Amino acid sequence: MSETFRFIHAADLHLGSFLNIKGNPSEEIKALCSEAVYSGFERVCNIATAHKVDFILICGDVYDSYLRSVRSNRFFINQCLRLSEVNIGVYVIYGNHDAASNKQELFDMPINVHILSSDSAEIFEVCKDNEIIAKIVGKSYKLRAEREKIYENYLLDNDCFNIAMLHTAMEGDNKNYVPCTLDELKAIPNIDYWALGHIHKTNILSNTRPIIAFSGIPQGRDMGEPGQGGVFYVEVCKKEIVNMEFLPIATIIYKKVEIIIGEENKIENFSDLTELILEKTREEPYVLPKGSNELVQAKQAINEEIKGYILQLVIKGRTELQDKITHMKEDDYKQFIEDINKEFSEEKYFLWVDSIIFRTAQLMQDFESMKMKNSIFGDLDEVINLYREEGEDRVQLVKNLGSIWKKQIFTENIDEDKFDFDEEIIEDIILQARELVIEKLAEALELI
Ligand SMILES: [Mn+2]
Repeated sequence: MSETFRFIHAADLHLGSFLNIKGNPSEEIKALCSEAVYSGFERVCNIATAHKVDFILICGDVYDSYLRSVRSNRFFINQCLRLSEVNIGVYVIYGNHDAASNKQELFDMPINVHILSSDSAEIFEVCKDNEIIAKIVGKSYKLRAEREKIYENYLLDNDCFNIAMLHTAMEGDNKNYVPCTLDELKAIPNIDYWALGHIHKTNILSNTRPIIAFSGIPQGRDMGEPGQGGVFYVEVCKKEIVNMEFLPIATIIYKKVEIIIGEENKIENFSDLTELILEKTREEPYVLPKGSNELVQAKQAINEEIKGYILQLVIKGRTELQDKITHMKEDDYKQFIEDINKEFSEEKYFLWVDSIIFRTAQLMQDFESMKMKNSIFGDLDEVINLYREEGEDRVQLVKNLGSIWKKQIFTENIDEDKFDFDEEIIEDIILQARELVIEKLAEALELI
């Protein structure tokens, strides 16, 4: 009797897209960036074979565009043919990027590939040793937007392990991608595992039955998709999940690195600054984060296969170079980054600085002594702290920033006319405003 089976939950392959990288990297790095999305899926298939899984779920956006390119379609099929040789089934729903309004496939699909209908919720029974081990229910997007609560028709009996596949933005701003709440999903009876796609960040929304999880994008493609991408590996025995792991897939990782110019760093010119940046960047731990969930322990083995890191540096702190930094021209800035990138020698993997954000400030005399000299600085800090804490003042402040700022949660449908912001950016704005006020006050009071 087949009491145990294994599957992989993947989503958002976006075959046909490539990694964004700025500047002039070597031909070798450029080639890695244009191949990474494809080699990511190849790794998924290798891992599926190595782990002897019974099937793979792909929860939407197999292709980056509904107009499948010959290359991406052919690549997908070739990988699935490899899986077919070892009896691994592939279950696919199409998402907003590869919606199936009419027959889109350029080639015949291998027999192990099952594409769920875009007309109505479709159920597949997965058999092993002539026994049904699982049922898979789902529905592909017909058009680029799907506003219906399609999961309400995901109706299954409670006679085996039930998996529901859904491409959804959950409660996001945009109602075009199957809006739903966690409770609405939980209310659908008899589902053991909700395999979600669309949001490119790995996230387990429920870690008890039913498991509800986004596997995220296996290979991120820009700074908006940072960190180690991957897929979930799930082992089921007697209808119970006995093991669930996050398997890292990405071999090129986008990473934000914060560098703080401290009092101990003597930064007198750009040579010193370059030196500090190189030192701090090399010091960064380029390893996987620990699994954030008891169920999920990231496998460390991939570290051997990492090809490189694309970095965004955020420089903070006070420096006497502030004036020169502010007056850097576009060309100077490009040259500065280029010089840094030249210094990184490739060892096991490459390091590539994609951009540098300067959040530095001018040198100033010790703030504590300013407070002693004039109580206005203490008052100022009190007022500013009101905005740094969660509460009505902060909400009002964000409102006052104006509609030009919009929280862009997904890389889907970015509103190009708006500035993206998050808590970190708000904090930065507040602290920069604080700097400015202190500076002006100090000037007026002749403290500097
Ligand atoms: Mn996607």
